[in-house]
Amino acid sequence: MKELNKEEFKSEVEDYVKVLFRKSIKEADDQQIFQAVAYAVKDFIVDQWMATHRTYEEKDVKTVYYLSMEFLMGRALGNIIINLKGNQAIKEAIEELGLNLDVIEDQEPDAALGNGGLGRLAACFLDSLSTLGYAAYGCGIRYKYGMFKQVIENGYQIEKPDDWLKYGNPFEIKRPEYAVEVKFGGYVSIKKDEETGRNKFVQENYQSVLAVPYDLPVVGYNNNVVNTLRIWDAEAIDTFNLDSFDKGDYQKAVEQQNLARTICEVLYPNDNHMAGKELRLKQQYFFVSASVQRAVMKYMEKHDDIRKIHEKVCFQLNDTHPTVAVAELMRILVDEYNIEWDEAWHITNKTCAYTNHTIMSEALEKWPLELFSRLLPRIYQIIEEINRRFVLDIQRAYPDDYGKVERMAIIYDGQVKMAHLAIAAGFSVNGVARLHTEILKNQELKDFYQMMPEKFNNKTNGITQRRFLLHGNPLLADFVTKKIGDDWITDLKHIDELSVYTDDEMSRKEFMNIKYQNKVRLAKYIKEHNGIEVNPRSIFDVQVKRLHEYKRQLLNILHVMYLYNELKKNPDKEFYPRTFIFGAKASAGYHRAKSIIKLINSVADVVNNDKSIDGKIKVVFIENYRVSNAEIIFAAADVSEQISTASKEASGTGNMKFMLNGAVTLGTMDGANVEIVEEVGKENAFIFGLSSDEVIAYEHNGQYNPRDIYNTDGDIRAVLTQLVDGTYSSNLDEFRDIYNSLLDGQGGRPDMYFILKDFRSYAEAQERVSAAYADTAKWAKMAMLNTAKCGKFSSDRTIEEYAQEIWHLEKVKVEVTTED
Ligand code: CBF
Repeated sequence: MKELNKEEFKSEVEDYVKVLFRKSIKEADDQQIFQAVAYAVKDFIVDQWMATHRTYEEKDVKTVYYLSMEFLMGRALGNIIINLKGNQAIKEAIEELGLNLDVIEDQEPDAALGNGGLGRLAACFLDSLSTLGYAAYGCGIRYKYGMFKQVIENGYQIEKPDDWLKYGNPFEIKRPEYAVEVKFGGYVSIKKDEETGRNKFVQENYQSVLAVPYDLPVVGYNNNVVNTLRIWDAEAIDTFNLDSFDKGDYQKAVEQQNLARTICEVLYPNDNHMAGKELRLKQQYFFVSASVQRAVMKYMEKHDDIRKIHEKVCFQLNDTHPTVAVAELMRILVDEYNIEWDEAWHITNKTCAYTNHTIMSEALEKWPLELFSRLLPRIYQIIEEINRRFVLDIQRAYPDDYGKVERMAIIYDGQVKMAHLAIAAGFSVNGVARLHTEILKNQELKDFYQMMPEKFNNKTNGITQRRFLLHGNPLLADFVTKKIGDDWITDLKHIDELSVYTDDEMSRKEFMNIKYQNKVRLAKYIKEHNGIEVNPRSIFDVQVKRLHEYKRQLLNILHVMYLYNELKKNPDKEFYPRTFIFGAKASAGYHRAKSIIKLINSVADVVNNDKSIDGKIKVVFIENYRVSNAEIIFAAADVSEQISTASKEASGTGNMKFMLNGAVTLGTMDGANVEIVEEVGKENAFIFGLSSDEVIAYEHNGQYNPRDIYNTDGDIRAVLTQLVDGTYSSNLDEFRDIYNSLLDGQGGRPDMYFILKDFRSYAEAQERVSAAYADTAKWAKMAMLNTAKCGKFSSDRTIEEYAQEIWHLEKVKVEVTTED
């Protein structure tokens, strides 16, 4: 591993401040210092970046292209420094320059090119791919505006644009030499090919944009490997200057300019929900076409047989969003390389693999035929042909079952069903936690599993311990290293060696003292950002994730309302002080989710200001939850709220980040919680609620009626009544929709997320939490065991499984030579 020279680094920082801003270190502001430090770090890694790509080419290794609409990377600087193992040297260099690394890191905007779990998973995967030494490209979109900034005004969420590129991104490199054209619209005509004499499909009268890549480095841990996150931007093709430019083309040229301007403008802020917008489909085809075209070109630079592309290239489809990749590859093979359909189809089958991240029906992408065929006429033709053949296969396999075609066809009911296309075309279909994969196989995708069982497999999600422990929680990271050495940084299984220390009182005390210091750090953040004083000796009970009804932040806040009522009724009740911490963004158009945010803030207002309860309950809503503040929050949590309706959360990854940081799970048997409990033991978690089988059974038999609970449980009725009686808002209609959703369902099923059904069991689990926390030694052991038993949940383990079982990649060692 190349060594970082402190003196050289210092003078680079000074030079960059001068060259970029014509200033000395003393004159430059914090943002300018950040830029200069980032450029100096980039200088240092660029040799490794070049060496990595040289090595891949020399060894001609297979590459995975991770196609994803979202990469929720967070800040780069701190993470790169950690992975370079340069923390100490850089810190010293910075201090010797009279600067502070924490302040510098804080200047960097989060690269928030994603919504939640799916985008953050992609970022963790890239970190692991580099650390493990696998050749990979992350391929996505360079959104001009990332995930909106959330501001809370009078308790309401307000969305502000995230202008993350305002000061430029010092880590990116524009690569105009790899730009490709992407075509939209027009029509397809058949022409005779001069060379082959065969008919050719040609897209005409289309609009097009130039896809221009920007490369970002993804630095592996202490191994010289730097992979690339390639994000595409759109530029107008310079039609105004074409010779053929005439009056008729003027309109088209303007339209093309507009198309280029809008396509990468903004990330759609929908998590687990499809908005069905035309621009979104344009975004999907834009980055997929550019990535696939470029991957094929790169492959053909070094190989002469396109038929063998699957030996060197794999496209992993991160959910259905990039599924048009299947048809785009078919287009390139059939139209550009004149491969016969059957052969092209086999090549495509061997090159594409699909990950499913949700069973939520509203998230499954289905595009109206009219829109799809108008926007992507040639791609649509190809999908029609794929569908025609697939339907014949279904009919051959199930000649007497007419329902199969209805349930499985790719094109049906005037819609193109992207999940069906991905399953039909890919060689692998995986879920993201064991329970989720079983639900896919036995419920949601049952027909597909019956027909193609060999394609289905599970890859339980994971997270990178380098960002979420080594970087986010340095005190705990040092403690772990002191106890067991530092192998855990690249092989998290080793963290289990901490288990023996859970019986040692001194170690437990040290562990809890670190937790306390992290709670003080978070309390300070809360004071600065929310103006709320919280007691770091109280239980920090945390739910941070996207706001969605199925994640049931509503259950959490209704329970807070119930606890508050109990305390008011009985002020002398023994009660361990609690701080309930929330952080969540709601999609801009998701009204109920936004009302739930307002409810949390309204409850916070009442409870936090009620002197009679003596600060025993505090409620805090952390504004603008994102990767950078998440690191501080996980480190400080005692209780990890993972309370989704069983069967709905495909995996969850926040649950793993909390566990790594020694928080105890309070959760349902959903997603990866099931495997967390399996690892840590059910005595070291607080489990409650309906099982996924019970939820699914109720959904089928319709026998759940929340009114029965409302009518028989006075405490629940009191809490619900307070939603509409002015306790939390003088506007009696403020929370009426929430109230109705629980009892009337407004046309849908009332309480479709089983909040009232699970309420008592949740409240009882919460009582167990309080009792356990009061027993200091017991709690310390539980918390520490959570850290010790989280080895399975490293994204390194997940990526190893993808690499061995799906992608079939070989590991590469990179040496930096004088050539680089
Ligand atoms: O697999 C990663 C995550 O993806 C989601 O966030 C998604 O957007 N589909 C799921 O909701 C999570 O359960 C899952 O962990």
